[in-house]
Amino acid sequence: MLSWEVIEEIKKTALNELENITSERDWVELKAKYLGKKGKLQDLLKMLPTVSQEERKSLGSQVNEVKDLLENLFSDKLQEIKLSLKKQKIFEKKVDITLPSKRYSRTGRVHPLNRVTSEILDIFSSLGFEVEEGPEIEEDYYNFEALNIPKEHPARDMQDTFYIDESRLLRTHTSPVQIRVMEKRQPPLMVVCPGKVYRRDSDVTHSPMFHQIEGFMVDKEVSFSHLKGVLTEFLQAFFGKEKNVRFRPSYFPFTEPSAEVDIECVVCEGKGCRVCKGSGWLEVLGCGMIHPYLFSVVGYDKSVYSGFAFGLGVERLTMLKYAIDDIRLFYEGNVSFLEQL
Ligand code: 2U9
Repeated sequence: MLSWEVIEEIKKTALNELENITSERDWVELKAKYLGKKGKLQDLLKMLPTVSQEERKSLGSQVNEVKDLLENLFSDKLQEIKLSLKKQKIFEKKVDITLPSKRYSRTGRVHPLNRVTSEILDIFSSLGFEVEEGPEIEEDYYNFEALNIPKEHPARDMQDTFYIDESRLLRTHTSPVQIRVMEKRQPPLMVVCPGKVYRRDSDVTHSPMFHQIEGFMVDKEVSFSHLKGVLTEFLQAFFGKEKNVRFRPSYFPFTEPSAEVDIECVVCEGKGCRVCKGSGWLEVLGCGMIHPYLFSVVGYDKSVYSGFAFGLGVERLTMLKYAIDDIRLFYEGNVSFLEQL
């Protein structure tokens, strides 16, 4: 006869049996025994029509409550069994610590731009230059004004320079570092300044951020011959002793006279090809004698001191040396590309 006690008794034995099982097979059997189509709870439901109308409702909902409870507990139990089996497997698994480890053939290496920067700085160090660095966020004064780049100069245009506010910007060259060095120190000075610079320019040979190395020498009686000697020495150490070098007149606001320097084409050796656009020469540097205006800015006596300065793009020199035709390859982190150099 269906009663509150009968339902409670079934619930109690189900909970007891559920507590004691440890395998998935026992779980399947026990679930069928209580919650299956021919299970004990189904039997109880079938007995409902045998009780009086008044008791049927409360006993019915009691059976359903027990059913819901058992369904939840069975589901929890299955998770518990699975987890404990997993733990057991891990525990039983033996690790052979004498096995050799995985071999990694791809070891890290210095980025080509950093390698070439070191190579360039080593050459200038061997010629007696010191290395100085400075801020990438620069004041308008150091980036333009002190370098004889007047207010109306196109380089100061918003189209060409990344401004932070009215008076601060991302430096467009490393020349401001050289002004800061001259402000702090007295000649004789031979200094090179490597670092990141920023310009609003982007295509296969230009990047909004690139690396420059600029340098200068100031002393009594420094002449254009010194400039030619130092830069020829540098370029032949970098590209090869046999390479011819030529100087062409040019213009920069911070040097007077100014020149651009070409090296015999690294691809066709001066015969003329697609890379040198048939000329046999490649432009690699800008340079000149430091403008006397800059000496007045830093407080040097321009009747006593003279100096030369130069600038180069590290990406450009690396691209020419290793025949790379797209500047963006340097920044993509493509390991296959980086491994080739
Ligand atoms: C001071 C005085 C003079 C640095 C110079 C160049 C010429 C030059 C370019 C080469 C390729 C920039 O990276 S690039 O686009 N640079 O042509 N730079 S003279 O002149 C200075 C610097 C500092 C105090």
